[in-house]
Amino acid sequence: MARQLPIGVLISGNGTNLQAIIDAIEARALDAKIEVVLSNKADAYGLARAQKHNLYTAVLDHKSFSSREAYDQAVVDILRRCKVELVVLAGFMRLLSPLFIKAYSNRIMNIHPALLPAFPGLRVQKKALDHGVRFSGCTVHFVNDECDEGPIIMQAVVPVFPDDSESVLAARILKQEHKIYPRAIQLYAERKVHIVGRRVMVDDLSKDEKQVLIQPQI
Ligand code: NHR
Ligand code: GAR
Repeated sequence: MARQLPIGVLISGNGTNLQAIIDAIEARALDAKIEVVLSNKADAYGLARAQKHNLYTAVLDHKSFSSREAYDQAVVDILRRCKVELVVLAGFMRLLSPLFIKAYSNRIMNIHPALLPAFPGLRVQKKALDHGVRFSGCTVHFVNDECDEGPIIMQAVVPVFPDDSESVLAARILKQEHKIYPRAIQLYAERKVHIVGRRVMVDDLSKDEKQVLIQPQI
C-alpha cells in the first residue's frame, strides 16, 4: 500500500463526513491515517464515531479561549504535535484566522454543502431552496483567508425539486459529500492535486473522469 497521508479531521457535529473518511480508509480506497479528530464541541456525535474506531480525539472549546487567534494557535499546536500534513474540515463550524491559514497554507480542505461560488456561508441548503435554483450540490475546496472562496478541487451536483424541504435537500447533498470528500483527499494523498492561481489542476483526470464528474440522476 502507498504511504499513508497523516490527516487531522476537525468537526463540530454529527460527523458523517468523518465516517465516510473512516470507511474509505478501512475499505483501502483512501491511503490516509487519521492522527486526530478535533471538535470544538464536547457533545459532537462525531467524537463517538472516532472513539469507536480507536482514533485519538481532542476537544477544544472555543468559548474557553480569549480570542480566535488564541484558539487557533491551540488547535495548530495539537495538529503539529500529531504531525498532521493535511487538515480536513468536516462540518467544522468555526472560521479559521489568518494565523491558522499561514500555519497550514494550501494544506486545509473543506467541504461545503453548495455549488460554490453560489451560496457561501451558513444554512446554505435553505438559501438554495429560497433562491429557487434547479441544481445544487457540494464543493471540496482548499481553505484560504476568504470564507468559502479557496481553489475548488471537486464538486458534485444534485437536483433541487419544488417540494424539497431543507432537510431533504441537505440529505441529498450529504450523500454526494460522502463520495467526493474521500476521493478528493485520496487525489491529494497521491500528490495529483496542484494549485495553479485560483484553479486546481488534477493529474490524470481524464483517466479518472467517471470518478470525478458526478452526474445528477433526475
Ligand atoms: N476558514 C477560513 N479562513 N476560510 C474558509 O473558507 C473556511 C473557514 C472555516 C470553516 C467552512 C465553512 C462552510 O463550509 C469553513 C470555511 C463556519 C462559518 C461561520 O461563520 C462560515 C463558513 C464555514 C464554517 N462560523 C461562525 C464563526 O464565527 C460560527 C457559527 C456557529 O458556531 O454556528 O466562526 O460553510
Ligand atoms: C455537511 O453538510 C457539511 O458540508 C456542512 O455541515 C454538514 C456536516 O455534516 N458544513 C458546513 O456547513 C460548514 N459550515 P457531518 O457532521 O455529518 O459531516
